[in-house]
Amino acid sequence: MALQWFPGHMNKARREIKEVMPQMDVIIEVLDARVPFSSENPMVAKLRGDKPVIKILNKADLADAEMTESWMSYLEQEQGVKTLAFDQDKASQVHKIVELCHKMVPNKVGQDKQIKAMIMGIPNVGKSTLINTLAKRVVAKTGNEPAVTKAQQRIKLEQGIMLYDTPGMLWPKLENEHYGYRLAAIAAIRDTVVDYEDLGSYVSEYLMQAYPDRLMERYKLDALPEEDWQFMEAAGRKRGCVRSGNQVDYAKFGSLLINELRSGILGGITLETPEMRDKEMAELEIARAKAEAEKAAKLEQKNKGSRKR
Ligand SMILES: Nc1nc2c(ncn2[C@@H]2O[C@H](COP(=O)(O)OP(=O)(O)O)[C@@H](O)[C@H]2O)c(=O)[nH]1
Ligand SMILES: [Mg+2]
Repeated sequence: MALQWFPGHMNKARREIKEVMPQMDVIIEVLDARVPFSSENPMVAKLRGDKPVIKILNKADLADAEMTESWMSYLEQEQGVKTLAFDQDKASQVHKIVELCHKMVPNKVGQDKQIKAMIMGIPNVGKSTLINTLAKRVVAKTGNEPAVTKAQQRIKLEQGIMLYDTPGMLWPKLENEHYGYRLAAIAAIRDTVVDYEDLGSYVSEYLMQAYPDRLMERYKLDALPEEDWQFMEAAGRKRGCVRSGNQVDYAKFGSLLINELRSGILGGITLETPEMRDKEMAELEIARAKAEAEKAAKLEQKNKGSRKR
């Protein structure tokens, strides 16, 4: 699924983050626990250097608890990375962020200095909700916030921490079509660009292999067929997603499936695993190397041509 993004927003955010990053002591990166890989912003890794990062796997109430555990151990293998999982009951949990900040930035303790922490993350992962919970008051607007770049906000917390809201908007990754599908599945992308037949088929294929029992139970099927379209056909029929002529309406069932996934009716579901991340990263490396080689070959060709003239 193709993602649309505005280069202007991307460059502005990059400039602003580059400018403030050196002053930060710790980064709080908010991820969606259902897609801890696809909800990463590539710039965080690029611009953080060796600064400590607390990765929050947010909306854990909608994710697969076992997978959240696996993701946390996987992510913590990286130097300077600690993880926390949060659900809707953040108020009783956010003290863990404060404790981790002090643990990860120990040299500031005892001095009259604030720990500067920047919250980063792509839209809709729950940054504003987290900021409000940490601040114990409403300082950031939550929910369907328009895609505009606001001025950067600083919030002073009681425990010697100065919180910085992300300057500008952080875009999701664009390099791989999987990211687009998974982000659309969790509603991180606006609905107008979603083709539900296509998305439904992508998600069906994954769920059939990762959560077959849940699908059979929810859609009252005794067994799962081979292909995702066959599943959509069978489940769609059971749920009355039919058009005139008794044809299954795949887009209608796709939309129903995605809505049930998003609302948690199918239970906690995680749409990607650390193994998938490793595999996709390796594939991306190969694709990048290939693109580089092609570029170099083209340049060589061009140089040869100009030498001849
Ligand atoms: N289920 C669930 N929803 C959450 C959680 N945290 C935030 N949300 C919801 O996610 C939506 C986006 O949150 P917001 O804080 O505005 O995200 P932001 O764009 O990153 O600032 C809102 O509707 C929140 O109520 C959570 O832990 N679980
Ligand atoms: Mg926000």
